[in-house]
Amino acid sequence: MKENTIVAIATPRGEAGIGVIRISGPDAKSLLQSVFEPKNKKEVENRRFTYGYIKDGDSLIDEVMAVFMKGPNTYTREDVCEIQAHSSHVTLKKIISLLIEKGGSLAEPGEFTKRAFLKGRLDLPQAEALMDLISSKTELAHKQALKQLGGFTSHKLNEALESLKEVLVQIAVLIEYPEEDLEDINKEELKEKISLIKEEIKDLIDTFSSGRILREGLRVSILGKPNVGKSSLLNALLKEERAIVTETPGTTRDTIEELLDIEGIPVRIMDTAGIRETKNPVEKEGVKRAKEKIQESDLVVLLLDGSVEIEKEDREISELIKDKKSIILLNKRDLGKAVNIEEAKLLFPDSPVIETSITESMGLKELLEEIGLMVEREDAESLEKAVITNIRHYELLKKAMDSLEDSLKAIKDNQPLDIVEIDIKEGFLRIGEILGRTVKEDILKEIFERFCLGK
Ligand SMILES: Nc1nc2c(ncn2[C@@H]2O[C@H](COP(=O)(O)OP(=O)(O)OP(=O)(O)O)[C@@H](O)[C@H]2O)c(=O)[nH]1
Ligand SMILES: [Mg+2]
Repeated sequence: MKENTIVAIATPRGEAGIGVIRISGPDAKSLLQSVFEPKNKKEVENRRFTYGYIKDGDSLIDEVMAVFMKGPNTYTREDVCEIQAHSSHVTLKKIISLLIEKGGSLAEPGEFTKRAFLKGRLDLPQAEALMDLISSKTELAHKQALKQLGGFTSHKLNEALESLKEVLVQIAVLIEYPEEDLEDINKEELKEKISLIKEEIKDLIDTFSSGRILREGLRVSILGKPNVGKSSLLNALLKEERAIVTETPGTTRDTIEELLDIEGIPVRIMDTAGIRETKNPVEKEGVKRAKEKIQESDLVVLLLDGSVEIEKEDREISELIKDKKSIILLNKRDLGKAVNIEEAKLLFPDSPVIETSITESMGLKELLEEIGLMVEREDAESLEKAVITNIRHYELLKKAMDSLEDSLKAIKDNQPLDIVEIDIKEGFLRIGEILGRTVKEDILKEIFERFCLGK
């Protein structure tokens, strides 16, 4: 069956100098010629911009530049045309209607990229990277998407697939020619190879948290016992009276979440209820939520009242956050200095400690710098490695790792090699699925539908 030729507006709605229409498919050139009349009436040449008119019969629609690019060295690997018209949406829609009238089909969102994928121009992670690139809102997300588009992640995954293939070949040989006395040596070798691949996969999985930060932002929760100034800090960072501040301990009950931009990275900042033992059911729920936020955070900003001694409650909270990255604030320094920095350092040896007075705007700049530093570190780390940013990749990698773990266990339990083989094949398939080799049609549809029209 001959493939249809798709058309779409590739630029966003709104006022601009030009708007671009894209055409892709076997009839791209004839479709262009059916609506386009070059000024000098000459034939449209391959890869050469031509000036002329879009006409519906005798009536003029727009004055445009048009180009025809012969496949397969095009984005979709098909014949492609582009029309640069004036950007009025009315004009662009008229041209699209005309193209459809002449036999073109309106493209679905992401259909150009889907064709590029189906024709082998891109693998699935690269196509997904393109979508990230289009929607990237920060410098870092942009860099990361470019890297994935360049095939950095795909390369890693292909390596893992190759290694798994080797293991599968080895198992097939062993099943075919079982030599009893070699068995133990073979087993050890297999175990070693599988473990190595598993480690590689685990490394990739571990990059997901920094990958997520790049895409969705850093999650920072503000924690501390009641009345230390958590809500005051949120308000100061947002430069607005977002949360209620009073001198009564236990003011904040619900968690409040807002978005900030620090060094080009979106930061989700969360104010929480002061953590303490309480009988009040509403406050109790607030404390429970505050504790839950710890798990979700990439960074905890812990406030202590620096004008009084460290209390039992502070120590208890320090236990709760000991596995998290944290920044410690000794707040209310305007009221006195009962805790010194060294003392705080003893309790939090790995965290920066900053003296603040939120009411007098002291120390806030340092806090922002510290958060910025953390972001930079993520940046530097992620630029060296292939980073998993996509939840689909993450889930599949986890499944692949589970399968490899099962295979190792099967070897250890002296299970027959067929069982080991099943587990390895399962891992192989999951990684192949990330790359789009064994992916089902409905999943493909879902992925490409998230694209914008005309891409
Ligand atoms: N002197 C002084 N007062 C502060 C400072 N920061 C906050 N406060 C005051 O401390 C009181 C409590 O502040 P909040 O921001 O409501 O404290 P919180 O930690 O959110 O309290 P809960 O929501 O009850 O857990 C308010 O009266 C603030 O004005 C500071 O640096 N210096
Ligand atoms: Mg509060």
